[in-house]
Amino acid sequence: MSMMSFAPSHSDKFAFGVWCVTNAGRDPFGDATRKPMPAMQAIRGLGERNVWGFEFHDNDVFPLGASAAQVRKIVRDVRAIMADTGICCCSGTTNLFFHPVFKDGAFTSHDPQIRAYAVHKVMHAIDLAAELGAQNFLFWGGREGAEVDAAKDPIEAIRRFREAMNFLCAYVRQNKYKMTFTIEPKPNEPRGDLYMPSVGNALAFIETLDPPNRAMVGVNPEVAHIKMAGLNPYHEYGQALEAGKLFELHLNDQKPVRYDQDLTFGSASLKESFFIVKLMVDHKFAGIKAFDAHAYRSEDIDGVWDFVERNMRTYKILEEKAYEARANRDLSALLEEIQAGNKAYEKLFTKYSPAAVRKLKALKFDPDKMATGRRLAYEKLDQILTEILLGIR
Ligand SMILES: [Mn+2]
Repeated sequence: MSMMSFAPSHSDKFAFGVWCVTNAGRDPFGDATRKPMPAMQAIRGLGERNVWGFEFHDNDVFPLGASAAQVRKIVRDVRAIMADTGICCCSGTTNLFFHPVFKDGAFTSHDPQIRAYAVHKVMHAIDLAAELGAQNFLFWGGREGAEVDAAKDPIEAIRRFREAMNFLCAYVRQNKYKMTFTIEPKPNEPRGDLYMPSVGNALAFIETLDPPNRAMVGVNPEVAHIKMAGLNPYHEYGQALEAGKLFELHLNDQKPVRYDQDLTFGSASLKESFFIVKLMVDHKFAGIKAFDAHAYRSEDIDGVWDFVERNMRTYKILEEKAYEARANRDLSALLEEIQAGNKAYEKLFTKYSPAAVRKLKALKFDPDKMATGRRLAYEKLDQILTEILLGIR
């Protein structure tokens, strides 16, 4: 174990948001604690550390109101860094939250002019992301919510969100961009309540898009957002994966019942982080593994790079632990016992037929005996897993 380097390679498909690296440590109560790193330096630094991809908000890289000539120069500069370091642009997104124009929403604003500006801004951001080769485009509706429910009907808000998404899906298809969309759920912050609070909400919403658009839209759930909602990341990622809708991960960490902390992956809850990685290993997740976190605001620029390396290293170590757990004989023997059950009753209702109904209804069950007949040694199981994680097995 100690012989392994856990160094990232491009096959890991690790990515970072440019905003994660350029973050200057500002918070709602305090000003910047380090000089904001220029985006170009951030992308180059990620590439030099063998990070596979970067993702960006339009205005992380292209200042709001940049002239056409400025945009062309920036595209050339980014491409030169991509060629030098081998990093790709995996995902783009639109900043629809920072400018005061979006103070009461972008796609869900009451004002048709603001909604039109939001969709206009996204189309321009999609063009730039496509030009840089992005395969995914993220939608985190940071301002799509409310503090005053008297002001907005949630049904109207969802309809407006759908109208924008349908239009933008059609835009991507018409331009033949090879790009998927993902929705990033979050329960609250910066708004009092957000409209797409959990993975389940987003999955249900996607099924209401125009039929040709449904297949191209998935989710990129973020650990911190899931935990802010008090939910279990293993289960949330699991349902998205089972639905074929997990196109990208936003990995970080979070202590429960707090503001959005965006902590380094694995830094607050190792065991939960392990199960996220285990899920990806078990089901051979091949999508984008992006880290969306910030270095502690007490760090300087060197600390930002420690942060970048640490996120990937922890993921790789937990990946190794997932393989160790799979190979552990005590664990697999116990799991086999726990998951056994009475195989004679398998497939009784796999396919509906009147004969299957008659057979199942006629069966005699003894629930008292069924409840006590078999031991479920979860204490032992969890302890073995804990000891694997602690490195003593
Ligand atoms: Mn995120």
